[in-house]
Amino acid sequence: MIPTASKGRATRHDWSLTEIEALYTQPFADLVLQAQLTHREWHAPNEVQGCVLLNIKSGGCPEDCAYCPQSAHYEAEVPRDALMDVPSALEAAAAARAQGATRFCMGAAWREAPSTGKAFDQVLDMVRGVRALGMEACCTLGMLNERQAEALAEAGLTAYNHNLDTAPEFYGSIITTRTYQDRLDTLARVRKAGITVCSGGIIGLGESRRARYGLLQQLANQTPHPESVPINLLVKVEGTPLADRPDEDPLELVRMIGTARRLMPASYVRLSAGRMSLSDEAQALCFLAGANSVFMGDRLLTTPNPDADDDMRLFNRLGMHLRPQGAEAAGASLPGHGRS
Ligand code: SAM
Ligand code: DTB
Ligand code: SF4
Repeated sequence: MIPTASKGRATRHDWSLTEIEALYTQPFADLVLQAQLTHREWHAPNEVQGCVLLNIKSGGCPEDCAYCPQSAHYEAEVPRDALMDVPSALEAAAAARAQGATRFCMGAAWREAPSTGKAFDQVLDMVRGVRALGMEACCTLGMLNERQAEALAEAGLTAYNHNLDTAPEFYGSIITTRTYQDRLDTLARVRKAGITVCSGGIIGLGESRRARYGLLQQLANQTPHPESVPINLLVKVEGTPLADRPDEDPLELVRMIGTARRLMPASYVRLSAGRMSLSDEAQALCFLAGANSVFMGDRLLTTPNPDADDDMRLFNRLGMHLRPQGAEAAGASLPGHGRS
C-alpha cells in the first residue's frame, strides 16, 4: 500500500553537515525513494501548489546579486519601472486565480522595503486585495524592519520570501552589498510578526556541493522550518556576471530537492526558477523527489517560465493536480503544514 500522511512526527533542527552530505550523496535512487516516502508521510501525493509571480517594481536594484538581471550594477536588459498601481496588480492576481493558482507572489527590486509613505501603503493595499480574492499573498521586497513586518502581517500577508541563496562562506562571492546576517535578521522579523517564512536558494552559481549542504543546514536548522523552500536553478541572463556559467547537471537539482524534502518534511519545496531549461522528465524527477510547488505562468520576474497550458499537459501526463483553491481555509489535504 502507498503510505499516506502520518500525524505527530517531529521534525529535526540540528542537522550536521556530515548528515546532510550523507543524504545528498547517497545513490540517486536511494535518495529519491527516501524523499518520496517522506513526501507521502507529510503531504497529499500528486498535489502541487500553484503560485504566480508578479514583478510589481522592476529593475534598478541597488544590490549587486551576481545572478540577478534586476541589479543596477549590471547591463541586463530589463525594464526599470516605478511601483505598479494597485488595480493592475489585483487584475494580475485575479488572472492568476483563474489559472488555478492559490498563491500570488509580488516581487519588488528593492534593497529594502520603503520605510514609510505611499509606496509601502500601496503594497499593503495589494496584500489586502489579494487576500480579499481568497488567495494566499506573498511578498518579496528586500529587507524589512520590525514595523514593516508587523504592518504586512496586519494587512494579512501569508508569507514573506527572502532567500538565503547559498552557504554563508560562499555568499560574499555572489553578493557584497549586504551580509548573510542581514538576511537572517529580516527572516527573524518576519517570523516574529507571525508571517510564514519562504526561504531557499539557488544552485548553479559555481558553488561547491559543500556550499549546498551549508545552505540546506541554515534552512533546516531554523525552528520552525521555513514553511516554503524555493529551490532555484540559475537562469543565466546576458549582462549579469554569471551569464556564462556552465549548465548545471539537472540531477544535482533533483538531489538538492530530495535532500530538502528529507530535512524539512512539512515544508512546501518549490521547484522555482530554471524550469525552462529542464526537460519534462527532469521536472518529473523533481516531483518524485518531493517538490510540491511551482511558479505557474509564462513569466517569473523578468525571465520566461513554462506557460500554464504546458504545465497542465505535464501534470496530466504525470497524474498530478493543482492544490485546490480554498483548501487552505478548509484545512484539507495538507497534513504536514504548520507542524515544522
Ligand atoms: N529583491 C528581493 C530579494 O532579493 O529578496 C526580491 C526579489 S529576488 C529576484 C528573489 C530571489 O530570486 C533571489 O533571492 C534569488 O534566489 C532568485 N533569483 C533572482 N534572479 C535569479 C536568476 N537569474 N536565476 C535564478 N534565481 C534567481
Ligand atoms: C524565488 O525563490 N524565485 C522567484 C521568487 N522567489 C521571487 C524569483 C525568480 C527570479 C528569476 C529571474 C527573473 O525572472 O528575474
Ligand atoms: Fe535586487 Fe533582489 Fe535582484 Fe538582489 S535578487 S539584485 S536584491 S532584486
